[in-house]
Amino acid sequence: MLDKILIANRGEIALRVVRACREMGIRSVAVHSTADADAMHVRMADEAICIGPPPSAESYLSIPAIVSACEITGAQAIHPGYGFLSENARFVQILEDHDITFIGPSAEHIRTMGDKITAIETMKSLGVPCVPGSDGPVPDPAAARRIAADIGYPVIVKATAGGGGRGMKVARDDSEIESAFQTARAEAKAAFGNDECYIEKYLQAPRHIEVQVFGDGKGNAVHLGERDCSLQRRHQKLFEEAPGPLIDADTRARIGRTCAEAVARINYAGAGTIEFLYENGEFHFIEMNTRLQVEHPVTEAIFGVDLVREQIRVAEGMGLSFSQDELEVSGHAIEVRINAEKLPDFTPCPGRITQYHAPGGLGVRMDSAIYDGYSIPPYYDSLIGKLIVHGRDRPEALARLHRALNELIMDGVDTTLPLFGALLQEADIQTGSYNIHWLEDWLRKTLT
Ligand code: MV4
Repeated sequence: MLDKILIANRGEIALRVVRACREMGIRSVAVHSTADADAMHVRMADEAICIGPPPSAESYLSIPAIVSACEITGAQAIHPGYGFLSENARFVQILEDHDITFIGPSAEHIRTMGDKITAIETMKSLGVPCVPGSDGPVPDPAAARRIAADIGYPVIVKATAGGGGRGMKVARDDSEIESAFQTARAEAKAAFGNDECYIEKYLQAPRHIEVQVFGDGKGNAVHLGERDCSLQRRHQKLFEEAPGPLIDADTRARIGRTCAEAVARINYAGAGTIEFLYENGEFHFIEMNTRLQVEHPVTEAIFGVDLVREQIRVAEGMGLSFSQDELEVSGHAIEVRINAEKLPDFTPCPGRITQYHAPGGLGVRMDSAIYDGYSIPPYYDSLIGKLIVHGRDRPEALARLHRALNELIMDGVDTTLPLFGALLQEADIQTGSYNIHWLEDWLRKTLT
């Protein structure tokens, strides 16, 4: 059993983990940079330790600083949150060598899913539906041309070391494939030091649907349905919901079972997200994330479970507190991301919060680490809060979101909040008729 956990993160997710620890009777250790001495996660944790100067590379990303903090405080385990070191296989390997428990999957699983070609190969062999594609790396432009003609245009060239939208090029026809391949390869080399690329059929107007899975590391796994995360700008999600507006119970059970069986077969441990593009009623696997995601609260809301608690249980070897049969979707949940950014360009907008009042009431959850008078430092991600609402059905969740947005006060800095009021007026949002391009198209029309 764990009695002290170090949280290698900051902001709302660090606070989220402190809360789970406290409910479980586990002591929490916050780590922080000098820029975060006054941060809420530092105040809320049982202990706090400064690990370095403001830049992430010298604090939240510094493996020696974090391992030292663990040894000094006697924490037996590390929760990585999302971002930072959460999907760093080398970090997890080092923890394994130091006998510190990583609250997450094995270094090997992180490595497998971090290489997109290996991830696709693995998922395909486990019966997960994938996008028609090159079946592995494409060696040269001539091969790219042959494979693209075979798949049929349009195609997309992706870097195996990429993910999250980095290192991709679309080719609409034969005249574009060689330069798309060369460009993708050069960008991959520069960005990741790995120029290996693969090719897929380019799906033109899919939805981004992701399935939440959870493994116990001993060959058992469950799924917790899907989230629709199609509403994004430049690969930054802004509005997420669960369940997916188009997904019926039967479809959910089928894709969910496929995903749960896949991760069970590889003895996956902890939370994972299997990302799909969903078009014409079909799922196509694209990537797997081996961490807890920002939008996990919408899944927590509709299943009534604490995913961080389950992560800690699995890390302790206790297994999950529920079986698949006990998991049932209840109602509908929506999350909106509040970023300290100035519209219309989404320019980061750090500064002092002069007034903050969180909304409340039935079905409203506000995950944020800000407070009255807090100064948002300029060094980190601009996400400063997540508003999550839950209703008995989608219309109720939308009405509740509208109501909660009206209660919320966040003054002093510009945020993405004004977008959401406007978004809720849109017929397509009210009916759930959107795909991965909808938000960027709407922003182009609305913000100019
Ligand atoms: C695609 C695609 C269309 N066809 N793959 C972008 C992020 C990365 N996770 C995968 N991405 C895409 N892969 C094929 N075969 C379109 C995208 C894509 C996208 C995917 C999910 C959410 C938003 C997106 C925005 C633009 C492109």
